[in-house]
Amino acid sequence: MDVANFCSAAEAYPPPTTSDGARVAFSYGTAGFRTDGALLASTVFRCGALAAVRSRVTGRATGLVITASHNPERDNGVKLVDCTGGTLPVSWEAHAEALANADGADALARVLRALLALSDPAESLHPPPPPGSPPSPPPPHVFLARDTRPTGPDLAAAAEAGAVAIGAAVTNLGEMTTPQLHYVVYAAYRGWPRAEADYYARLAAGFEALTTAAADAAAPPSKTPAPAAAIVVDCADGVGAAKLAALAEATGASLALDLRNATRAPGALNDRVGADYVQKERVAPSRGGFDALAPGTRCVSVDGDADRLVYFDVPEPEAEGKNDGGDDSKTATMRASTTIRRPVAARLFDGDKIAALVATRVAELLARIERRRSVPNASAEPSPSGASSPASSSFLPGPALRVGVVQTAYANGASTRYVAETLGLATACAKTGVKHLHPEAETFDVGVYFEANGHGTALFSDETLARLEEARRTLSAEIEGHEDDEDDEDASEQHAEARDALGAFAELLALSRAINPAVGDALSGVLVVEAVLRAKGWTLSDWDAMYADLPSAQVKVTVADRGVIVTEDAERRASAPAAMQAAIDRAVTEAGGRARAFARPSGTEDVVRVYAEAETREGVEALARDVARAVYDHAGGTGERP
Ligand code: NG1
Ligand code: ZN
Repeated sequence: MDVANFCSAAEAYPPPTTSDGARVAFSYGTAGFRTDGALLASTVFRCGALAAVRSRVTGRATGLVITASHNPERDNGVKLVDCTGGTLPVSWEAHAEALANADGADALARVLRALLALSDPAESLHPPPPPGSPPSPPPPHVFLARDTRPTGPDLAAAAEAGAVAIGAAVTNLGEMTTPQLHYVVYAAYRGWPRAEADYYARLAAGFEALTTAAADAAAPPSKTPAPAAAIVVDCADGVGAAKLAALAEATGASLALDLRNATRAPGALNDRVGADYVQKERVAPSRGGFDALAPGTRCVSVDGDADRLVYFDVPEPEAEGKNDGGDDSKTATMRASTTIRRPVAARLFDGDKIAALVATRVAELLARIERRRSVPNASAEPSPSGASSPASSSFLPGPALRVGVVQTAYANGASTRYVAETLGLATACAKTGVKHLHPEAETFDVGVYFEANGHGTALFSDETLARLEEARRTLSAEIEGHEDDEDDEDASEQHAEARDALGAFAELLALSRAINPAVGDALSGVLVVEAVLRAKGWTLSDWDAMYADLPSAQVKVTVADRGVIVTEDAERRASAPAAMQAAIDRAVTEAGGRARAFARPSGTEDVVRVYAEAETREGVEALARDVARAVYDHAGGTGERP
């Protein structure tokens, strides 16, 4: 790796300055560097080098995606993908910032030399690299992709130049969704096939197996699969459009998608369409003919880089007024920003509802597997706690699987309560951003994680998958060996249970293949939601009835320096300014009941985000206003007082 060569190549990518000549400062936010696309060439060039250095240090290929997700089309950004397929470890973000902000050739060379002196990745790679065969491709290697933004091709070229200048090889994969690029790196790490076609094939096969396993187990008529009416998908005029078309082709007739907002018209990307718009505004996309759909039509919105999804439907016209009232549950204050025409209210199924749905299915399947065997000699009584049944009481030998749902502070309290109390599963709260949720989910055997905005996935640990596979093989052999015992009533009952458990194993394993194991993915999200709804014979209304969201509100407050707010307890409280937190505490106490509120600095915008929820609409509005005032008064508010 030649530092001098790199520094001279860097001259072609000078860092930008503001109108008064000052250097623009770059910070690695919630999901990488993100700003106006015209300002990013130097940062992206240097990130190409960082990805290369990280590849060198870990001994495996890394990745880099040029995208600004749900931001406006003029913005762009860079997300770094670690060699395991996950996000760049938080400990390396400081390296990325040092490199992006190095001022002048000497500073750049200094930062780079310090990075090149690193001999290990600092954090252990999880899982460890598979032993045996040498890594392919050999390091340093960077996989590169971009979304459809107009600044994308030039920025991708800059990233490639940065990686090449420091001596890495680059595979430029052109346009891809963020989760696709994560999957490529994930697959390379494990020595799996990693072509784009392999990604579709894996997901399609997982979906096929998932729906087949569920249909095989569906004895009662109430559980017949839902008719495969086309799902109407709002593609946000982003990279998801072409990729969803390819996915639909791979899944064949079993999944009909009607793709809308699938153009490349200038300025269209994320413009009053897409998952972020639908989730934050609680309205249907403003384009794509959603207002003309029959009420109740199943719809999905993905965001600009297709790593998030939310489901929605447009309610019956007479129910719309009512839904407007129910709309109190989310972001009421933001609706004012929708000015183009009267927005069509949507009944929303956000990330919380998707997580609850997936966790429900996982819990149901595990209950079929881990139930007490009905053996005559009852040495297999459940343990007194009922939680961790003895090995002999389950079709899965060994300790009971630990299933958990990981959310952020933005998760609606009703969803957390549903998961903990109705499903009886463990819940955890992580800081905002997938980089925090993903590692937390990895602490479970099966970890379902979602942000309320629709970004998430379900993780099955390698050990869990191996245990499930092994137990399924054993059970399958056992069942085959006892095919003749059908006349014996007891034996036949045991066989029915065993066969049912076998179906549950099949569905659980298929679920792990239909979902993107590397990161949240709107494409695999559609497959999983569809399969679970079909398996349960559920309509959107059945899904909606799981729990009712507590009324909630989100507002933004501008302050001189949002860095004065220091959060703790997974961002649910602020340790500074103390007076701000004291005022928030008073407001929450006054709101009473299940009220909850917090303020945290955004990691993608120069604002402080306020979140509040309470038992009533009036209550939540008052609470959000009081908390916004607490921020304004005690954290250096600017502009008009809320
Ligand atoms: P910030 O701006 O840090 O709140 C937002 C989202 C995150 C995540 C990132 C990355 C909310 C409240 N926050 O982060 O969940 O998606 O953008 O895109 O939606
Ligand atoms: Zn995104």
